[in-house]
Amino acid sequence: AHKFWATQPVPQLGEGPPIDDGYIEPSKPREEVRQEPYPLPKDFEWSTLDINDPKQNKEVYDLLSLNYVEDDDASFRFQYSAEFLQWALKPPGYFKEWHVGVRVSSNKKLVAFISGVPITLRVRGKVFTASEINYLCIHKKLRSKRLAPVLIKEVTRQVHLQGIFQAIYTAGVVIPTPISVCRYFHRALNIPKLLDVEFTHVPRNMTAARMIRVNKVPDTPTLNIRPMEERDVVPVADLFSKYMRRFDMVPVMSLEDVHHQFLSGQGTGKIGDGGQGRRVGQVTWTYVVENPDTRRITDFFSIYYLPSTIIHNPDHKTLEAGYLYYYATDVAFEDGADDDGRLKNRLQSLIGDALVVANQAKLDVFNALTLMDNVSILKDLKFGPGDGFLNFYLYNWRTSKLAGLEDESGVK
Ligand code: YNC
Ligand code: MG
Repeated sequence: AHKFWATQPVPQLGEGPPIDDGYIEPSKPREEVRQEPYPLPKDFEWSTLDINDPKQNKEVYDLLSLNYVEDDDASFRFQYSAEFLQWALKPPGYFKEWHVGVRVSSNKKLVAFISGVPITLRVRGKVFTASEINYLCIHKKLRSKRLAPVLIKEVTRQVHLQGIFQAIYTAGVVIPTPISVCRYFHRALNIPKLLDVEFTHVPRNMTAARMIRVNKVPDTPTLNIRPMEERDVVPVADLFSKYMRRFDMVPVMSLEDVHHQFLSGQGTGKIGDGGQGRRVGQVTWTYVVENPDTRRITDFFSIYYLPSTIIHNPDHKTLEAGYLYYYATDVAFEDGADDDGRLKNRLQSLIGDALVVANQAKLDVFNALTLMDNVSILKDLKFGPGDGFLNFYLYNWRTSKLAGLEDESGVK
């Protein structure tokens, strides 16, 4: 049933769990990697996108903003900003060859894209270099022509040419074979707008006025938070790596990675531009908690800004959405904190403060997936389950299923 995926080094559907973790097919020396690009249908040509060139950055933005991922009802479509793409596509050590485009030969219009960025992953006990594949997008008029497999094979070739043979990716669709699946949860912030655009509805036994009251976010944070600064990179990196030991599949980040992921996306304009509570070009917010006595950084959280286009609405064009990104707290390292509720309480305060920040930035909704320790706080912080699911995949790597919806999280 999967003509393309049946040919790829991924676990096939229905295969039993592996005995050992490891690659499916061995790495090849560079000279054995295919040297020529894969053939495209006539009238199309490959084009490496230079994301540093504002014009090409904008071309990717334009393609995605009209053709990228929509929800099941085609009401909302992700609208990654040009600044977001700059941030996401250029982490430390990125390869420009992994930003793969397809153009119409005659007029050079960009009609398809796929990208990879390097990432160091730990999956259970093993650490390896991989590519993170994202932003696979084909223009709506060119769908169902088997172009996607050609894009995937070409980016794979480019990854192989750099001596890397594993990948991680996520998708809404189920293909061979998810290692985990998460659900999107949503915390409503701007109830009147969310009702207007039919993102949410007034439940039975509720009124809009009561919904607004129930979902009111406090004006001030509960913890001693402040925006992350340059001097916090080392302690944040340390907290991050220790906290990530709790989980089975995580990125391993260098100091440069931490700087890029948590500090580089703050935008340059001043706060308040355009009457919004965010900076011009802002993609991420990272806050740290500093102990006033010891001056130690005890916690941090990070948010990324990813609006969606509202597809059919006369009054509202954009759904302003924030997503919970990484966080950590040193409460997790105290004996027994996991069992006696101390960790859960702390996370509730910490992520509760993320809601305060999101609300002050005038976001309409705050989203989180059922991963890391999120499930423990979603209900108390008034997140509700959404329609969207996200499947996680590894390419050329075997491991048994990871924690997710099917098991311990209990949110299915
Ligand atoms: C998908 N999302 O199953 P079979 S997520 C992977 N990821 O193959 P055609 C996908 N494969 O089943 P269309 C996929 N969607 O016959 C479809 N496929 O074996 C498979 N949407 O190709 C599908 N972006 O060209 C089938 O389909 C084959 O024209 C059919 O194009 C698909 O970025 C798509 O959702 C998604 O733009 C491009 O629908 C198009 O429909 C579209 O006939 C809206 O393709 C945007 C959208 C996907 C977001 C994402 C992650 C992509 C991961 C790709 C796999 C990476 C593998 C690792 C490579 C590096 C390896 C190393 C080392
Ligand atoms: Mg196609």
